[in-house]
Amino acid sequence: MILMMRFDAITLFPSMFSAIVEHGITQRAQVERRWSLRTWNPRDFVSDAHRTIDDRPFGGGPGMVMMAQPLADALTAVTKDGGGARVIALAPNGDRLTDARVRQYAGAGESLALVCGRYEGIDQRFIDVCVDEVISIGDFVLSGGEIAAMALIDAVVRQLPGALKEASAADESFAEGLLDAHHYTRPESWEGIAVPEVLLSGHHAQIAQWRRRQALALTARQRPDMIERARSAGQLSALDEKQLKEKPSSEKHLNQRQLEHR
Ligand code: 9D3
Repeated sequence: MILMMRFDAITLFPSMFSAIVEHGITQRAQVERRWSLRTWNPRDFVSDAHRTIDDRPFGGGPGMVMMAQPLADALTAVTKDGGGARVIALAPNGDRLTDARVRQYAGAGESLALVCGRYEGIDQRFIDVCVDEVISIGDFVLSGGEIAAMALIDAVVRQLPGALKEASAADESFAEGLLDAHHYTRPESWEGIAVPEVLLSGHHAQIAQWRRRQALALTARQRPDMIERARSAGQLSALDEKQLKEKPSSEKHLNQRQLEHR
């Protein structure tokens, strides 16, 4: 029997989660009972005529703030139902979601309650009393925490044992600390552009070597910070270091359309 990972999303927009429940790898993994999702709408935990879940900020300012009590009552329901071992709020001021965090969630075998902020934010007293971690997915402005919560679930579910059909999740480039080499498929020639010859050669060792070299070059160009990290982690061989010194001509990789946006 495999252990199923449980997520509970506290959200004003439960139907948004159909995006991960009804599509792709996450859908299949849920059908295979590798994970489950329950959604909880804070509106269902208020009883006033307008079913109020937000109010104006004390001290003034724009927008509305999510009230603590409806969120706390929703979370109590999650806990009574056996979920929410760890409580994560998705908010722009949180710690960044990283590959390391994603793997930690996937490995811990703990149920996660994901509290999705809306409007200007969540009453801080709910965060202070009920939340274990506040997480953001990056420095850009979303309309609420739902898409961030789905990004987190998607990333965690891919790491669950058996969720991926092919190349084990441990193989993936972020674990290796490098970006992927470029990918090619049929036809061998498209718009007069040939696929790199080595990929058609059937020499698996040479193909692996070419891909490693390309991954190094692409990462050095696109994400020099990742090269530095891989180096510090001892993930770069002497041959890797040698190939990194062969500097490819700069900017030649940008096509005409990309250059116009520079
Ligand atoms: C001007 C202050 N804004 C914060 C930068 C207001 C604000 C913008 C967006 C308050 C809340 C939101 C809603 N965003 C989220 O709930 C959110 C989020 C995000 O916007 N970016 C990255 N990760 C996340 S996780 C939740």
